[in-house]
Amino acid sequence: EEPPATLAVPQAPDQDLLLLGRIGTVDPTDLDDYRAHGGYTALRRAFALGPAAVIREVTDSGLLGRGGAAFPTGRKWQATASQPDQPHHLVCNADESEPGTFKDRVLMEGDPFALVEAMTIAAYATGARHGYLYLRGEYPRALERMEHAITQARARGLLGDDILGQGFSFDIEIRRGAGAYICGEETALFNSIEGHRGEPRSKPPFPVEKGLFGKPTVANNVETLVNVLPVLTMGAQAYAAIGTRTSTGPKLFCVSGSVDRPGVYELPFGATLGELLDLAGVRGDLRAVLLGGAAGGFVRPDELDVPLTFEGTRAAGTTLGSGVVMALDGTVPLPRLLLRIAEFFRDESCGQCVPCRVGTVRQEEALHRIAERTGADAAADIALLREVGRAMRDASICGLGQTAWNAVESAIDRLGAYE
Ligand code: L3W
Ligand code: SF4
Repeated sequence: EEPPATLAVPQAPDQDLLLLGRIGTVDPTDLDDYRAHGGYTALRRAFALGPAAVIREVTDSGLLGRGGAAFPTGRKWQATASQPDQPHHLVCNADESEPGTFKDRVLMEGDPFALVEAMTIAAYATGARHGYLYLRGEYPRALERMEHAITQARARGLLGDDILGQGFSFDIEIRRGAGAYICGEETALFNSIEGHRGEPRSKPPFPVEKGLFGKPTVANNVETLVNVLPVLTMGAQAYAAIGTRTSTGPKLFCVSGSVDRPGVYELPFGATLGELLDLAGVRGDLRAVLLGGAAGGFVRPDELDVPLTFEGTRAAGTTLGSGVVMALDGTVPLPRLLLRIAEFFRDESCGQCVPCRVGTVRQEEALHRIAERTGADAAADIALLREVGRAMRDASICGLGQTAWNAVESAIDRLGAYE
């Protein structure tokens, strides 16, 4: 079966794109073309700097993780590099499964060598000799492109032993997910690679200390890694000058829903939600925008001046997450949407801990009663939702259970979903 076409990347024409610049321009199957478009200059710079200085650059750039949790990448790399326990591992989390997220797919399909180069740099800096690319199972074209890029890089001495004659050896193995959202949680992902059930582990210990196969592991999202290329080619200072003081650099946004031009947009942190929606062209009468995906929250049409930064969205009571921007017009039945989100979490809960296993079921039941008006008392069901939501947030082992009530709470409190 023919995989779906790479998603469009609509963009302001005069924009200098640091992450998407090669997409649609470079031949994603040709290493020489990648090099002709600036490929492998960042790795050369990394080798010239040495591992410790690469980590310093990444730290000074202020780069924060793009998978949703915004943890400082330099700190993660430093913590792994300094572990005496060997070997160290690198894991690229490409299990992109947050509803409404499709940026990593665009990067892997359109510029796969960039990820190979970025993983090589991350491994060099943190002392890993082996890298795993954990790829969402439903991304057949990304798989094909990444397999091809890895094979070409290996054939040309850019993976394997003694890369570019620098005495550094590193290789990448692809592992495919099998459709479970929870395997995007880093420790569930490690369990999946190790051949166990995809269930999250308790943290701490953090992966930097005890990760894949119990060894020090750096786990980074695709977009996070690809950002390391401009950090090294521009230098940390120039990179940090983009965006805001605490959210530096460019960010990819996945715009979908009631817009004329859905797709992946690259903007510097700090652009407002309204500016992004203007680029995408809102269709119809905007009712709300879901930011951050199923684990995120809603923004009202009178709040579109919210800056798209980690701190700005937090201050506005929501989250940027992995960059989901879903525009909803007045025709979207909100109770149906919330019920769908609740079904999703009930389906995807791994069932390991009680608050999430039971809470996601109770949440769905209550939302169903409210949506179908079969309950005796909607107010009592909303009170129950709050109680269950609090238990899930406070007592779940991992992010899935902790955030499973976010969108519903936000819809009730900010949109008056059931009034
Ligand atoms: C060393 C410490 N490392 C934390 C590391 C930790 C992990 C990272 C973030 O993601 C987000 C949520 C949603 N020493 C450390 C440390 N770390 N403290 O930093 O950790 P954490 O635990 O804050 O979050 P997380 O569980 O990794 C939760 C988002 O994920 N989400 C879904 C995302 C989906 C996608 C996608 O589809 N592409 O990204 C759902 O919850 O935004 O904020 O590496 O080890 N002291
Ligand atoms: Fe599994 Fe949910 Fe517990 Fe996470 S919070 S470990 S998904 S049951």
